[in-house]
Amino acid sequence: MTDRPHETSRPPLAGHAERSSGYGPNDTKKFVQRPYHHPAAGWGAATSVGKVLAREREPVQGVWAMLRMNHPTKGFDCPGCAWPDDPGVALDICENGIKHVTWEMTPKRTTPEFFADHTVSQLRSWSDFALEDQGRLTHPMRYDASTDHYLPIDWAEAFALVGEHLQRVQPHEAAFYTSGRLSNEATFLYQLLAREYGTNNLPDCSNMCHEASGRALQASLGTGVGTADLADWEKADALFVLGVNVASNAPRMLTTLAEAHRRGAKIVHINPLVEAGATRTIVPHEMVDMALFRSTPTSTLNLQVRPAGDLALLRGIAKAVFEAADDKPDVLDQKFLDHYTQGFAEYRSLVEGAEWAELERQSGLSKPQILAAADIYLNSERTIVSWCLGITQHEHSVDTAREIVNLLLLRGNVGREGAGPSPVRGHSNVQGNRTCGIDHRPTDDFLDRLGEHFRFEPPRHHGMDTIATLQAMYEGRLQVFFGMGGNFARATPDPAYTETGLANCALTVQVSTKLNRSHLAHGRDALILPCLGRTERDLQETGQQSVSCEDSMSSVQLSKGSRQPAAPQLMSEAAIVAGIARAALPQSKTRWDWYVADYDRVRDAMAQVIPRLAGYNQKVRQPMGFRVQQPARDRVFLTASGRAEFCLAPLHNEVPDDPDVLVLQTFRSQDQWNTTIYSDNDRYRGIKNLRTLVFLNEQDMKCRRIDEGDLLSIEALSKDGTRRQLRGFRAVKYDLPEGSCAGYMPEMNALIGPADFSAQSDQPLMKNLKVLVARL
Ligand SMILES: Nc1nc2c(c(=O)[nH]1)N[C@H]1C(S)=C(S)[C@@H](COP(=O)(O)OP(=O)(O)OC[C@H]3O[C@@H](n4cnc5c(=O)[nH]c(N)nc54)[C@H](O)[C@@H]3O)O[C@H]1N2
Ligand SMILES: Nc1nc2c(c(=O)[nH]1)N[C@H]1C(S)=C(S)[C@@H](COP(=O)(O)OP(=O)(O)OC[C@H]3O[C@@H](n4cnc5c(=O)[nH]c(N)nc54)[C@H](O)[C@@H]3O)O[C@H]1N2
Ligand SMILES: [Mo]
Repeated sequence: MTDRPHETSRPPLAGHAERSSGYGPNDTKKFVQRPYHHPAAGWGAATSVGKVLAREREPVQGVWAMLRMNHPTKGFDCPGCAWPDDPGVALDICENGIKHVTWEMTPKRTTPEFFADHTVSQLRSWSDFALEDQGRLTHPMRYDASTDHYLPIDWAEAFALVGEHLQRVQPHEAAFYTSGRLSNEATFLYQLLAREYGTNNLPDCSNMCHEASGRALQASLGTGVGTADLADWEKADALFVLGVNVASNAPRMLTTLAEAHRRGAKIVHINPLVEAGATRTIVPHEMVDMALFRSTPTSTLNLQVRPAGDLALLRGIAKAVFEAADDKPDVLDQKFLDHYTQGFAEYRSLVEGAEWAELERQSGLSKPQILAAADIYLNSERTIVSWCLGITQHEHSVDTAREIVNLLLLRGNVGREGAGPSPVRGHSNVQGNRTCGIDHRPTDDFLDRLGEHFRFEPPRHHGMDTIATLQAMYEGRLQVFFGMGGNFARATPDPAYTETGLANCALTVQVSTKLNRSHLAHGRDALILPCLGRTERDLQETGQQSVSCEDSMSSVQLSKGSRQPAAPQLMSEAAIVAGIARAALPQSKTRWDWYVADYDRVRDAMAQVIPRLAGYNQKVRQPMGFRVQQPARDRVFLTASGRAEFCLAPLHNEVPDDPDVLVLQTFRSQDQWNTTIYSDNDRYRGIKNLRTLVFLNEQDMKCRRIDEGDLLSIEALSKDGTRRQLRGFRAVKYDLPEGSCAGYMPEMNALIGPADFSAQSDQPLMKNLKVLVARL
């Protein structure tokens, strides 16, 4: 370690937290770490599911749910993730999804009596696990400041209260947040409510998730989403998987990877860690394999890239392609490049000018390693590149996602079978939310059609995204925060800053299924509005309703819940939106109740306002639904030039100049779903009973004189010069690149400052914090 001369002149701490435990259930059990040598999924997953079912006392209903989940004709869409359903798989399920669904189906209830027994201040000392563990919310509740309790309130009164607040303030003083589970129908009504009210302030979880991918694909290909679908995945010769923890976060992808490997496709995992899904798996739905412990490889090559070193690696592969083209020009798809792309010559000279030494330094990989990946790319006729948060939550994520497209373009791997970019989305309907209008920067075309159909003048100025909303509420410029699902207080950076912001609001409203931190970090007036879950029967005036969702690969399907609602008072999200619209928009020409009476009417309106959804009601009723039209899939590029555009981003310096500084990423354990924590275990990384930890490289530990299990201080150096610190996290030795480290979200959000977001995407730098780690 070098001496830090500026030690004394450092600014005071903006955030400081002492923690002996995380936000999960355990705080007394001793932690254990053992390397995990088993294939992903398999019996470990089955045992873990069994424990959750037993804990939720739902073994029978859990099995029922497994049989209905992602069923092609008569089921509900699994709320667990956005991976597409596979029609060829009889039981298309995974550990993740089963846990997620039983979480919703728990028989436990958070009733008005519960709120009468506990003040909000008392509940603040509970862990996130304990809050959600109270079960499903049953009644609308309003915060009462005089007693510090939530008290029951009628739906009509609750709607009137929101209406009064919204009418009292200017439209730009309200924000309407969405977490990506909201159905397409409710989404469409929700964005209509915001826009009729007069604002495009529609922050969403995607602002923290795949904003960078959307912007990159829009700029490069004129579409905000990936172009490959599951059928393409099944035909690809090479699959590159960048920055995804497949086994934990997209387990159903394991099946696709294992099948690809069996048919001889090459699979390259690019990740600072060799995650469990990047070695072998027991295919989740193959019960016979499970019984025999028979596993299938899921990888050909693992490259442990430095944090944010992906652009350098991809450029190295491109360089190797150009070097190969010197001898064999047909490794480039020159016809495609000439007809369909813009900027090829400039890109070629940019890449040819890049020095191997610098590409190696930035990527943290040797030239032979990069060439091994290039070899796989060059020998593949059809290549798919997929990615998730390891790519999107950095400073230059838009450039990196565009470099992925650059590389694909070289060999014509866009707009044909078995090829293309394929981002793995997070929430089950986050992509559908965007398709149906959740966008703080809507196009004029969309607004024109919306305004014409519903006979109003939509606001034209761009609205606020998540970061802008946080700033506005902190500075007292936001009066009403409406959270349609999610856990805004926990998912966002710097909880102290966010909670101050929420407390500054005149009204906060959370539409939720379970109690969470965002209900306790509230405005002067506050409402909790409990809603139906995806598995539950949604009865409206004309009968039982279905909703629809879009997966990561643009397939839209109907989803029909059939369980008895968790409480008779619950309302559907669509009905809640309509109730608020009635109260807040007395002049509205929209027949809100008429729409809610029959969701087919909402779908018809969607089909008229959004051209890509033409014929929606008919198409969505086909057994496996339909694919939202994708012009780029057919080589129609809706960019400024009308061609796919090469991105000429420079090679950024991603290696901190100061050798004391480590790059910290915050990720998920195997046993959590974003801010929902099932246990303090991370099976695939061999951790038991601990979430307050830092995974460190052996060398980095040595030179800081840190031993395994030592208690640490982690100090984050924010972009704006402020510092944030967490203390009492334990050191865990792990195989990751020197100079990088990792820990869990949301515990580590306390280290992310409000200024720590990407200038390219406005996404918080959740995988790229500059930290100093020391023994306490
Ligand atoms: N069980 C479960 N499933 C989920 C979720 C959940 O919480 N639990 N969350 C859902 C949501 S909303 C989302 S967005 C997705 C998230 O899915 P992931 O993106 O898998 O989420 P993370 O856990 O953040 O893991 C990030 C991965 O990227 C790697 N990585 C970090 N930095 C870099 C880098 O610079 N380069 C590369 N190449 N890799 C890097 C990390 O090592 C890690 O493997 O999963 C969805 N599915
Ligand atoms: N440090 C760090 N922070 C991160 C990330 C990271 O990698 N690192 N990842 C970011 C990402 S990718 C995302 S997507 C965000 C997630 O941010 P959010 O989407 O805001 O958070 P979730 O934890 O998914 O939301 C969980 C809550 O949703 C509610 N809920 C569940 N089902 C339903 C339903 O059917 N309807 C309604 N109305 N509510 C429901 C429950 O009350 C539950 O408590 O977090 C971000 N935060
Ligand atoms: Mo996400």
